Amino acid sequence: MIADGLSAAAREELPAMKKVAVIMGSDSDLPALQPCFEQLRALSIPFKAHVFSAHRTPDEATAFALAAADNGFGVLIAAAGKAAHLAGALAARTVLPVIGIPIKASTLDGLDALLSTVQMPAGIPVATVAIDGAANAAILAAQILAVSDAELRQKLLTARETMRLSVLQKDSKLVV
Ligand code: RP5
Repeated sequence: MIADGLSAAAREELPAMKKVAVIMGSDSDLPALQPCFEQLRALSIPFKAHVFSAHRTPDEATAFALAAADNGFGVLIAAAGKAAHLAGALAARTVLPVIGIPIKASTLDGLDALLSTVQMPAGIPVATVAIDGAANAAILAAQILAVSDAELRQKLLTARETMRLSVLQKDSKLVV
């Protein structure tokens, strides 16, 4: 018997955890996505990363989104800068939840990407995190998967507790 109350045999019957797809509009977005990969790895969430652009490779981006559910993905994370249509374009082709990360990639400091990503018309939602909010995108993806995964939910609760203790430690050491 393990922590979630299931026998090992019963647990083996459970479907494998859904994968997270991390799609970036350009390889120039890769550095901003490192906190996303770190969080996914810390939570042992399987993921796959791709470069697909809504503008430069629209057919490949569409094909990926259309096949994502059948290919075992549970959440899509889409990161793009400038006129950032990637998250919305993927969301148009799947009913899997899509999380958008606006990337700071231009003279407008990411405000262009933020508005392009967040201002979706009714019917096709994109859950948009902060500009360069890669860590939160991974955590939100984990929270979505944790709805049906007690072990992952426990990891998220543990991470919250670690964060709480870390803040309290800083508070206790604060000198002004
Ligand atoms: C967007 O344009 C990409 O997501 C990237 O943030 C930005 C610039 O792309 P590159 O010109 O560096 O390839 O589509």
